[in-house]
Amino acid sequence: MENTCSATEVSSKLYEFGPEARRIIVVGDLHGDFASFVNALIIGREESGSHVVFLGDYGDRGTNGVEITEALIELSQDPTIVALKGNHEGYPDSGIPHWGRTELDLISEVEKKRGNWDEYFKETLQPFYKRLPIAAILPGKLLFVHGGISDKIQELDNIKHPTTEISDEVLWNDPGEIPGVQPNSRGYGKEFGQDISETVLKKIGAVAMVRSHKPILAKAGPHISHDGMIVTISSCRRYGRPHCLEIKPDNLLTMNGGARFGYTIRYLDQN
Ligand SMILES: [Mn+2]
Repeated sequence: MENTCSATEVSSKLYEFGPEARRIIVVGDLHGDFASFVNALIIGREESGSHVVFLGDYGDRGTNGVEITEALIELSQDPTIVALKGNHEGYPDSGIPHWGRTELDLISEVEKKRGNWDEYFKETLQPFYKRLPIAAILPGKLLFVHGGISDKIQELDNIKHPTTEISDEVLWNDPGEIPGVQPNSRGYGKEFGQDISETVLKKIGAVAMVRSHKPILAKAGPHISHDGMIVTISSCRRYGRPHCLEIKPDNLLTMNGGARFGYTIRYLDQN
């Protein structure tokens, strides 16, 4: 074997928004909710200069994870659509989820709609999952992740080229009430305190983060925690009213219900 880095090893796992992103639509867990997915894309197309960032968890627990995933694969060519990796895209190479089988899961859906899971996983899903970034950043302002941050993050480069430990924590972690780092009751990942949010956000040059992963917190709308540094959103009907955030990078100053940045809530169940 030649001792050279493969393209996947050298490519960054952090997507960076540039000045051309004048409007950012942030979409949380979808879990197979195709109508909310389409509505988020429609909101994204209302104005030019818009980007849509999806925070992961495209399949499992819903009926249309296959269609959402296949649409995102098609949209990989569109530079204004950013799909991040969620823990439900974190399959090991075997294709057997270590988080267990769930009701209406992607494996059952694939077997029903596309046939053999192993083949579909290896040919279609795995190549897509492998190239997904784990985070996006609006430099100097906002971080976008599926789960949360890791106390192991010392600088942005630790997200661009993460260790397995950091990558897993970004996908699985939740904010918690207790300072420092605690075990997570999910059995995977950790809970990080407000002190960790303060320290890590400062190190990577951001004031706040938008995440999903615990949609039950955001049943009626965005949930704010850690003194406004964290906004948790949910974009699937299974967990209450699906919504996304509309963010204008040039006008982040209007504060919303205690968050450290301004946004507009857009509901995804209007049509
Ligand atoms: Mn999740």
